[in-house]
This record gives sequence, structure tokens and C-alpha cells, in this order.
Amino acid sequence: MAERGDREAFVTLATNDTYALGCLVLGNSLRQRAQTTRKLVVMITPGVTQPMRNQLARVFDMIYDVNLLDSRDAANLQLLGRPDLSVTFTKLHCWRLTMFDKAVFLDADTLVLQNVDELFDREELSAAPDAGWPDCFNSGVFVFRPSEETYDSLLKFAMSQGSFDGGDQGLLNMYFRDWATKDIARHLPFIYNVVSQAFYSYLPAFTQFKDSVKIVHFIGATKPWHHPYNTATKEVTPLPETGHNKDYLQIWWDIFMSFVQPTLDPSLGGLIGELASLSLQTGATFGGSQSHLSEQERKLNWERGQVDYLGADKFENIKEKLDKSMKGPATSSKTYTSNPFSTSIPVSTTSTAKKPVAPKK
Ligand SMILES: [Mn+2]
Repeated sequence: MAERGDREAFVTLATNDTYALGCLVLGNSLRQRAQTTRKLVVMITPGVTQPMRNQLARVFDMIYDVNLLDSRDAANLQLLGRPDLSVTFTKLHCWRLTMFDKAVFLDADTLVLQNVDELFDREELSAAPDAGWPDCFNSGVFVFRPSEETYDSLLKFAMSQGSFDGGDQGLLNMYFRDWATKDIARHLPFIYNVVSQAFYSYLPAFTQFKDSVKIVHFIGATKPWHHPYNTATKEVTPLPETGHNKDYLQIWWDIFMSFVQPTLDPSLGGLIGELASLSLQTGATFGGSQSHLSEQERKLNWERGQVDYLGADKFENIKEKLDKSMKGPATSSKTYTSNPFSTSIPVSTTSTAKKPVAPKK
């Protein structure tokens, strides 16, 4: 019988190259900082390029390809007609990792500060309360048991019930609906999923307990890689209004510069290429602004419920866009470009698919 460490895994998900950056830092935080004895798995969609895939292979024990078009059963085929659920569907694939007895899912925007291998002693579904509505769990960190049966059941549930927030969190909270009341052992302490703005909402508690924090979650549209970083001082400057804690951002950047940046491929374009070209000698400051959110990323964030209310998605901008398209020439259909599967799924603009309005995750 295999060692327990081989039958249990931490699982994360990258839907594009930028989120793959988050996965790389997360993976290194688990290995270098937390010294985990368990396997590391990253699920990737076709939105991740080969060079980034190679990067991920340096850190993760297993790369698991998730492709919506690998339709396997009727429920999958039905989902093809429901692009609003496709991002949700992607995360559910973690239940198909049945080579593992138990697993812990971690969002790509989480960071592990201390060893958390004790999470594998918990049962499905264990998760920490969501800071916004504590009777719901936050789906950025959860313990689960891979099972094809559960996966099918989740898909069927998704098809019939949808998700109240349009994302995986709403769906999983509806599916595991007795989480809040049934068994306190399935409530992970908040220290396993501390939103990095926690110090802002309850400073005395943050001051009291910050040394016991084990996992940080950088919720919201702005991610650690969007903040400006100075290569001479090796310091990150948190963007105002994001509420991200500087100490946590600094740990993220320290891990990134030590273990990820040196091996990034400078030939990659955009944000990744820019990060790969960062030289410690020149003392350059890495950009760090909302403009680093590409149009596609921004749409993906929107779909995930990470709406940039104060920036690009603010009401005036949306209204302006609406006014423009209402005055503009009528178009019969166009390709929906806000999810990783967009290139393959043309969606009529008259689709009644509802826009998700998930809380920030
Ligand atoms: Mn998240």
C-alpha cells in the first residue's frame, strides 16, 4: 500500500498564464515554506500555453488537463450550451482526481504560510466561513474526496439548480447545504482561509491572531502580481484601495522572485514576459496597475464575480459601453470571449444566459 503522502494531494487550477503565475507561487509556498509531504496537482485549461505548462511541471507532481470539449456524458454535452456555468464546471473537475483518496483544493490566488498537512485529517466537505456571509463557506480552500460519483452528482445538480452567485461557491454551498449546521468539524478555522483584507475589517483580531494565519487568500480583481514591485529595494507597494495586506504581498513577491521569476521564459509576451525580464541589477520598478488586467482577464474576473466596481467595470464605463452598442450597428452574433473556452463556443448575443453576480472571491 502506497504511503499516505502519495494518496493525498493539494490541487489548484490555472485557466490562463497569469493565473498559472499564482499557481507557481502557491506550489512553491507549499514546498519551500510549508514543507508539505503531500503531492501537488495543477489542473489546467487550454488557456495555459506550453511554456507556462513547462514551468508548472517543475513544481507540480501532476498536470491534469481539463478540457470542456472532452465531453464524456450527457451532462457535459448539456453544459456546452451553458457557457455561464463553464468556469464553475472547470473547478468541479477536481472530483475526478480519483487516483487520490483525499485532496485539498486551493485557489491560485491563495498562499500557504505554514504547514497545513493536518487538513487531510478532515472530511469532505470541510471549508472555512466566507468573510462576506459566514453561513456560507468560501470555496477558495476546501477538503474533498475525489469521486466520479460525486462529480456526476455535482454536474447534475449544477444543471438543474444552477448557482446562486453564478460561480462555484454558490453551487458548492447549495450542494453541501448542511455545512453551516451539521458538523462543526467541517468548519475549518478562519486561519485556513484568511482574506488578505481581514486586517481592514477587524484590526484587533488581526493583530491578535495574525501569527497563526496559515493560508492567505487574495480575493478581488487585483491579484498580487498586479502590485508594483521595486527590484532594487525588493519591496512591493500595495495598490491603494485593494486593501491587500503589505506583509502578505511581500511574502508572495519574495517567493515569486526567489523560485519563479528566475526560470520564466522572457519570450512570453505581456505580463509574464515583463516579469521574466525583471532584472535585479537595474532597480527597475515593475509596473503594477490595473492596466495590467488584460481585457480577457477582466472579463474572466467579471464572470467569476470579481467585478472591478471602482475601475474598468464602474457604472459610468458600463453605461458608456451600453450607450455605444445601442447606437452602434446591430450585430447578429459574436463570440463570447470571457472564458477560456471562448474560442470554441460561439454564443449568440441574444442568449438568455444570465450574468453571474457572485461576491468577490
Ligand atoms: Mn480566489
